[in-house]
Amino acid sequence: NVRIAVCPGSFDPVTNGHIDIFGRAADLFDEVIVATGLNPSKTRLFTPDERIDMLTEVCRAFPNVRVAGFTGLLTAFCQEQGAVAIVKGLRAVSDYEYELQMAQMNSSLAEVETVFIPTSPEYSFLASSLVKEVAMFGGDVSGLVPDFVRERLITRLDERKR
Ligand code: COD
Repeated sequence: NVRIAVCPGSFDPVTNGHIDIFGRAADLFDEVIVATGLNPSKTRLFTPDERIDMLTEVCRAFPNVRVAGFTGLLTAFCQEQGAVAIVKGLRAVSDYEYELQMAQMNSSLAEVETVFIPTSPEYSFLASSLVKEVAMFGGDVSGLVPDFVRERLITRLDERKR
């Protein structure tokens, strides 16, 4: 009886805060699927394929983690994969309200439990949106995202400027 969890997100791009949650989820469940989906209220910098590619690179460190993309509802994806849980990272009280609402909506749509993992304090201020903003204005994001992600971020932002 393999217990599968899904770690969903936009991951645009993946940060060290996300990776910390992947590793801790991998310690708790037999199998973890890191799944990039669509948050309709966000604009994206990287295509789904590019995000999957970066996630695949970072998840190589975890033998029981695999990467997937999904397009529709998260609960439909969880059912399809036979997942028993959705794992989310929680940074602050401000995350909690929205995450609680999504957890309750998801459990009303399907029989899937949401498990919250508290952020490690060193990553509590980390968000993909802020990483993009800092990089856009020339700030140093090393230590916030893996080096190869930082390079792709800088390249993409340069392309955008042209
Ligand atoms: N430390 C710990 N956790 C973190 C950190 C950090 N520094 N940064 C982010 N996280 C967590 C977030 O709290 C989140 O749980 C996860 O990592 C991913 O973060 P993001 O920002 O990449 O992803 P989101 O919040 O944009 O993802 C939203 C989803 C794509 C999961 C959501 O929109 C969704 O489920 N979409 C599919 C459509 C659907 O089913 N909608 C109905 C939802 S009720």
